[in-house]
Amino acid sequence: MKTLIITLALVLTSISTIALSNEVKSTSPVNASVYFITPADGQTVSSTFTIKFGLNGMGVSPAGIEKKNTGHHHILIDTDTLPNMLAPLPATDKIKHFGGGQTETQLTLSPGKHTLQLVLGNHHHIPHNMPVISKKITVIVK
Ligand SMILES: [Cu+2]
Repeated sequence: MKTLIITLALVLTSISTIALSNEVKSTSPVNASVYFITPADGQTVSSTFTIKFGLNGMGVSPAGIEKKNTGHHHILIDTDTLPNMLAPLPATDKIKHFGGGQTETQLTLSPGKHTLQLVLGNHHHIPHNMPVISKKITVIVK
């Protein structure tokens, strides 16, 4: 009897874990891709410059709005290691959220070489399954 209860508890725990992860994770279509419309890879830019986000195969929705096959943009600045793709992306100096559903922004960076990468996040700021991540580009700030 005791074993049965323990087994049952384990089964219920794993069911609720699966339910939870399904609720917060969102799927992405196989053809989905995110990319920089501007700047181009290797482009020289002034200290404040415009970035335009391109998205194929999905739509943009503000954070907090749960809608299938949508998400909002995030920029990773000078990030060598991708953040955890299973958890909400943190908001830091190097991870900018565009939870309003913006498709472009202005960024100010110090002179020199910087890398930029886009990651789409769902209504909970969690990357999709599969994650929709752009190629990492380099800009040279004057
Ligand atoms: Cu976000």
